[in-house]
Formats: sequence, C-alpha cells, structure tokens
Amino acid sequence: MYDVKELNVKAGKKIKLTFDNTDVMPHNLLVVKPGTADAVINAAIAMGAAGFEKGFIPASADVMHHTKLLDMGKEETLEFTLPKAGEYPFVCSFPGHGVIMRGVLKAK
Ligand SMILES: [Cu+2]
Repeated sequence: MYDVKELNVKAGKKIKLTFDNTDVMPHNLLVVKPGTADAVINAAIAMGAAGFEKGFIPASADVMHHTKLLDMGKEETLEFTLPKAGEYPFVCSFPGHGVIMRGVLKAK
C-alpha cells in the first residue's frame, strides 16, 4: 500500500511527486483520469505475463502519467500538471495490487 492515500494539489500548477519503493515487491504508480482506476488495473491484469516487459503500464488513454515498475529501494519522481480540478486516482497496476494500493490526488 502507499503510505499516503490522499494529496491535495492545485490544478494548473506543476506537481512533483516522488514514489519510493521501500517494499520487497516491485510496484509502480500511475496517475489516471478521474473514474478510470478500475478500468486501468483491469487492463494491466489483461496484459498477463507479457506485462512485465512493459512494467504493467497498459496502452490506455486513461493513463496520464506513470513511473516505471520499480524494484525494491528504487524511486522515481514524476513532474506533471493536472489540467483541471477533479479527483485523479493514483494506483499500482501490478496485478493484484491496485484494489488496495491506490490513492487520490485532489486537484482544486
Ligand atoms: Cu504494487
């Protein structure tokens, strides 16, 4: 699970988000369009074993920003801007994780 589940951010301003994987399993972080978290994690599961090569990042227009699939002890920083106010989910798309490994960026 992510240690932070909710972040308040400003729409239209640059956001810098660092994801540090301190777990022994690989994880990633995808920022997705409002309301699409379940569709994205299901698309990642549908990739099957071939998903490893692509870090379980599905080719979906709902994925706005993402880190690579990060091994233990790795971190990656994303810099992006959310276009408008809304609740943008962030999820781990590694199969089986996204149901509980998720949170939300609340843009105002
Ligand atoms: Cu995960």
